[in-house]
Amino acid sequence: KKPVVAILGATGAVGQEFIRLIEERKFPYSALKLLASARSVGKKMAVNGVEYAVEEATAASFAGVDIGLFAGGSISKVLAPEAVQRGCVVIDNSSAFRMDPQVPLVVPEVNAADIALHKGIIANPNCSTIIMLMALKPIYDLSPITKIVVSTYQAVSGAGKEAIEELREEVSAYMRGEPMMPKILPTKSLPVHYPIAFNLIPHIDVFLDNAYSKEEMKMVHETHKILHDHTIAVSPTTVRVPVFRSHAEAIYAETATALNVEDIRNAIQQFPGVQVQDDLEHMQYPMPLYTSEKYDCYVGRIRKDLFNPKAVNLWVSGDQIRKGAALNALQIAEYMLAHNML
Ligand code: 11C
Repeated sequence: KKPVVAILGATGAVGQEFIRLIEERKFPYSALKLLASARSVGKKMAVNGVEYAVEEATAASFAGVDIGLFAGGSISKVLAPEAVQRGCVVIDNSSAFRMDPQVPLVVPEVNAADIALHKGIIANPNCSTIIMLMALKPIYDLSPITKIVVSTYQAVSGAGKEAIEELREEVSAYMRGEPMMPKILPTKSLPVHYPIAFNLIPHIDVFLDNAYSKEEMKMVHETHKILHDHTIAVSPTTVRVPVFRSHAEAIYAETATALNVEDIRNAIQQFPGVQVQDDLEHMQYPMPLYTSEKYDCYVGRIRKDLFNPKAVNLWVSGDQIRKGAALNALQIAEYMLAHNML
């Protein structure tokens, strides 16, 4: 039997991507509900050629729903438990439940087996974590990773539709010689905003008492949970860059034993969902403009560290809205369908 599917946050950047992916990947459903806040009620959206009116998301919306694809945001915290109570399995893209020990945190290529442990909610990791682990899990499988130093180059899509619009408007204002008027980045709720056009902002989400940002600490805690290894030393710096939708990351990874680059390259190439794009002679390396709209993450610039024989440096890029959010969540749903887990 095909499931009844609800998309919560259907009008946002991730919600709209859920719809595109459901169409592209021919995700089966017997009925579909598009849910959003009261503001979007009545808005019409087409899915597979059928027009749907967006409905207000309430607890009652989930009666009879088999799978809830939650695009993210604070509403998850309230509605996910309500949906579960009504028999719905929730795949949640918010950060509300990621560190809850009752909730599996899943990248299907990395730890799909954890899905079976769910009690109604399965959490989708933060985009920066997903993209980093797609590059590192094949290496981890060769030899456990003991230390990661990562710097991210994060697209504005991570901050939602308004941030995408903000970059567009700022570029256009700058070119007309008019002042840029930032209102969203680094984070909408903060009292001060900076332009992202022609700029870099080393501040994603909010800062915590330890001087790291919440985004940086997500990369630490989520990596430990997904790899079931709390011993990995993770040192992150997360940066917003004037790119529309693919994130990139420069990663230094130390392993328990020394590995050679050819073995690392082969392991990454064989791993599902990742491609090696690393040919210096032909100037082949991943770039966000070209990894956008792709399913796979791309890894390049793979090279041994100059000083530590047990360390490697690499560069990864992946579509933040796809593998970093909607695609990963939909793959969890596809896995559950394929394994009769619904
Ligand atoms: C960004 N990584 O690029 C964030 C967006 O915890 O799901 C996703 C935040 C999250 O701004």
